[in-house]
Amino acid sequence: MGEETAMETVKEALGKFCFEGRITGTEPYGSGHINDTFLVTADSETGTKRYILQRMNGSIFKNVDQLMENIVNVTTYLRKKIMENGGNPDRETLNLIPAVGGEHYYVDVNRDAWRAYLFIEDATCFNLVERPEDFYESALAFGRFQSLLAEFPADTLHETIEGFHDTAKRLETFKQAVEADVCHRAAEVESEIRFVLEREELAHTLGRLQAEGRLPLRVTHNDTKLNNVMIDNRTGKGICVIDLDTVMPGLAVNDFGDSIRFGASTALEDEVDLSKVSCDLELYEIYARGFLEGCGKSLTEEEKAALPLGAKVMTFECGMRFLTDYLQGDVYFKIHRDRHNLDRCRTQFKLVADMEQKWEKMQQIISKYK
Ligand code: ADP
Ligand code: GN1
Ligand code: MG
Repeated sequence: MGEETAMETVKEALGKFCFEGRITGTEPYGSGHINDTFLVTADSETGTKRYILQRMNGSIFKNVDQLMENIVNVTTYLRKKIMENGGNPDRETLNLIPAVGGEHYYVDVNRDAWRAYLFIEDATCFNLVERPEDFYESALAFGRFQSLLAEFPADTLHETIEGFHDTAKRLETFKQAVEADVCHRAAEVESEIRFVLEREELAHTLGRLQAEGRLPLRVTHNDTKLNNVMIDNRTGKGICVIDLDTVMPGLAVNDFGDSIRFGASTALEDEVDLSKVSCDLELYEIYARGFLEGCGKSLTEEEKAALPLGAKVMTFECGMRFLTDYLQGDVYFKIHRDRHNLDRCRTQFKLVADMEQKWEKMQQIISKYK
């Protein structure tokens, strides 16, 4: 789609939601890899209001109806819990803005689906930890998110992406991508391919623990990177967990692990200078403390023991997903430059290798909190 046509569809979608006032601005927003996100400004007599408008990624989320049903049910549930706890549900959970016909989303002429949320003001999403306190607060928020949803009827949730954190299945898909090599890129990434193949066993570890009944399925977020939590600019508290597209039954250790791979790294996810990339054990410990506190001691001993493994597996899986996408021609994650997915893959593998070096320490740190 050309840029002009793309903007035309944004304009069309703007008119389909119950925004208050006259729209005075629309601009691309955020650094998510999946949806197209826009910040919308609207002026009315009562003042200026801002909203988030999103075109959902239809090639990734095959069933928008089910996806939105999950989000409606989860946010309705959270809203009630937040009110019971004396919190402010307009800031502490996502709030959908209805489409003009009252629906939860709108489908445009291209069959793309759109949704809108209240913009959470005076809060920030970080791509890199600037202050360790923020990372601690993000851990509390993700831990609390999980404990708030502990009683949520998990069987009513749809699986929005099949086998999302099934690392063994991800490994199979990766191998098929290497085999097919549709873009003739495999030769260039031989050492990255070898990195995966030397660690195949890692892809089976968590699935096995789950199959043996040693890790329970819980309602989890499944995409717990730092820029999916909003930190209040004034209080510094982790105010709201966002990006609820992948809330599904999953493993608590994966939620922990995904946060570590992104937030405990000393560099951005797409840093090209790999000498800057390592797993910061102080940040790792800070996160572990916050996450366990947020989960309210609900994790079993086996889950706690598997937290370091969650970090290693999530980082390995994510690197493998970036590499798969590079091999398949960058069809999944948004890219902003040549070899972007390869750069991302390399940071993840650098982190995995670093975690292997720090493995004993990673385990010792967790055992302090058991
Ligand atoms: P993606 O799946 O592409 O990551 P997200 O739902 O995470 O999409 O949104 C992308 C970015 O938009 C977020 O990282 C955040 O910066 C911003 N964002 C999303 N929802 C809100 C909101 N309700 N209020 C403020 N910012 C938001
Ligand atoms: C994507 O949507 P976003 O940008 O928060 C991806 C995650 C990856 C992450 C890597 C639905 O997260 O699984 O870990 O990129 N989300 C989806 O940065 O695939
Ligand atoms: Mg996101």
